[in-house]
Amino acid sequence: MYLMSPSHRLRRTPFSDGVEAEGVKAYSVYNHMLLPTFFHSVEEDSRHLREAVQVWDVACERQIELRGPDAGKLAQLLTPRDLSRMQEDQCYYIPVVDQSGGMLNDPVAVKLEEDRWWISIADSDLIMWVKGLAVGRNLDVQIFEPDVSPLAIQGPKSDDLMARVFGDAVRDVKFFRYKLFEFGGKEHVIARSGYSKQGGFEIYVDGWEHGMPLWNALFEAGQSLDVRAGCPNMIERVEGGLLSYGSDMTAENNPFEAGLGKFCTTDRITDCIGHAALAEVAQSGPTQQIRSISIEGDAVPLCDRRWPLRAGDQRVGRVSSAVWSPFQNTNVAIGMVAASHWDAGTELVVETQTGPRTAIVRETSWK
Ligand code: THG
Repeated sequence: MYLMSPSHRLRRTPFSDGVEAEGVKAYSVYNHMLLPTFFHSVEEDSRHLREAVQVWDVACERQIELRGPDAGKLAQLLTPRDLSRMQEDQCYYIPVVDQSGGMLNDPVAVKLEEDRWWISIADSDLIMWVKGLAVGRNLDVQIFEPDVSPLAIQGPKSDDLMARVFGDAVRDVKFFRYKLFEFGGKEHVIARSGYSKQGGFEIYVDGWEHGMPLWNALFEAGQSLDVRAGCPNMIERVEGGLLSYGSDMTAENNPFEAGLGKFCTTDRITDCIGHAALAEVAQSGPTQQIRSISIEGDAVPLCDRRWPLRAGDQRVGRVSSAVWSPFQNTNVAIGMVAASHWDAGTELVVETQTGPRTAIVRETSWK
């Protein structure tokens, strides 16, 4: 593999010094920022994540802060998910769509106060869309990227590690809720959430200067828990059916195609951009949809391009994420499949860069 050429455009994070001291082996780029992809190997990292606890530098999940009297109105303009009953300690996974219903991002929204929100974004320059909407609609709201960097604690021993640093009260934080906890003389939002199915927390580290002190405190407290540096793990997230924006779905796809129809309240939420387009899809149903797929044979090559899915001579979709799982003893994958061929058990052919393989559509992900 080739090397990466660091530059000022490729932003470091408050935790990069710690990540590098722990021996990061590869980085990706996400929101113009460094995102580690493995430390030992993707397989060894995945095994450890399922058994112990890891500290993840996910600062690249940048926040868009909405602040002002129209913040809530703007948040609801962005998404078809009903935000009207959202409490001031809640996080919601929200599809963000354009006027055609195409997905622009799939962030986590954090409601801090009625007039203050964070949109914790996936990999697209969403802030430009948000600012454009606010200008176009004459909204009274400030929109900016605050100095806030998520640090995720993931794995079965997350509660024990977090309690050692923040006290036992952290155990009471409920799924997709948050509470404020003090560290270094500053309050930080800590939510029970994260991009794995192993359980854990996300600390929205408020202030660059708290990054390394917190990183070090977590590693010191976690020695006897076998704490390690980790990162979103390809095997674990595909097994868990967690989607990656830009890979598994793009602006070409609506939320129903992405399997996020349950987050579209198209009958009631009419003050969202794209609601008319989404109401039509809700009525007619999507023509293709995300599916978990297993791919037969030994380890597939790197899935760094779309792999066409065929049924005979007919093209019926594509695979966007695929990796060998030693835990399932098969290749686990995520793809988009036409309605005609999306039933569980359907056998297809997937065209990888090293040749065709048999692919089987699954009912659910592996967890
Ligand atoms: N945490 C935070 N910000 C993020 C991510 C995150 N921004 C970028 C990216 N990840 C956004 N994408 C996702 C995808 C899946 C989930 C969260 C963010 C997720 N899904 C759960 C699931 O599918 O099981 C729960 C969804 C629900 O029921 O609400 O957690 O990880 N801060």
